[in-house]
Amino acid sequence: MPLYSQFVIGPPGSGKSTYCAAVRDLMIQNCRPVTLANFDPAAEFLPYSPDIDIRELVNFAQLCSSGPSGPNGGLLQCFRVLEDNFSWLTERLPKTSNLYLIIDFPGQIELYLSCESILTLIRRLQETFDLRAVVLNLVDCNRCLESASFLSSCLTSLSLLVNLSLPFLNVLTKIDIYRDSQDCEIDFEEISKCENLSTHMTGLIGTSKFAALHDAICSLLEDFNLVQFEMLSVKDPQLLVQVVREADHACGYMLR
Ligand SMILES: Nc1nc2c(ncn2[C@@H]2O[C@H](COP(=O)(O)OP(=O)(O)OP(=O)(O)O)[C@@H](O)[C@H]2O)c(=O)[nH]1
Ligand SMILES: [Mg+2]
Repeated sequence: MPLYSQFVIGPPGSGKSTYCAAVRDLMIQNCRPVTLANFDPAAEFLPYSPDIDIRELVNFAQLCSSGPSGPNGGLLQCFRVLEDNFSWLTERLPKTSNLYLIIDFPGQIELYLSCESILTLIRRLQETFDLRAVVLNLVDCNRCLESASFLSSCLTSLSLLVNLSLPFLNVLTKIDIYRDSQDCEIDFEEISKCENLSTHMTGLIGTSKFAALHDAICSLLEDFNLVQFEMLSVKDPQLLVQVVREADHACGYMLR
């Protein structure tokens, strides 16, 4: 039985939980079956009520205080607990066909780049179900305001893509904050395609002592077209629908 899934990742504050809440509402409005899981054990506030909640399995504060780890180590430990209790997750998944699971992950990048448990979790979901997942990597569009932060976000995206080895979609979030602003000269639509990057970044590149490096990274991104972004504002239903459409396409839900 296929298990369609969106794994929603991205830096802290990039808009993951807000997106998850909005996309679940959209799916419910469209009578689509959807299960929303919170996988952030340290979440204090969520803008939705999760169907599955890792906080029921692990007590993050207790786990951090009982061992030698700080918060980041504690988070990795939480995913080890989840790995050891895989049936806790599978028992909570509805037994319906065309299951669509959205997972709201924590923002700490080390989870996706240096934590074996996440890869094990993906592999076990693949073994247990016919998993058809897409990773949504949410990036706050304020990362486009400087060339160094934008290029670094693009390289991070590549790194995540390589390590997670799943269909992958990058999303520039909170586009409403700048899109209609008179003061902002950045053409987010152009930047999101990652074409002609050198032209968009010229002003900033020219002033940096890393100009040649930035130029080379721009060429790499343009030549291989490996990173592109969808644009999102949860306040713009059209953009939200477009992101969901791309995600459905990437995970194969469109072709079911
Ligand atoms: N203007 C605007 N604000 C947004 C949008 N999406 C999210 N936000 C705001 O951005 C802030 C962070 O959003 P969250 O959804 O909590 O981000 P997160 O990635 O889940 O954060 P962590 O769980 O801490 O990693 C909140 O204040 C949201 O209201 C958007 O599309 N437009
Ligand atoms: Mg969140």
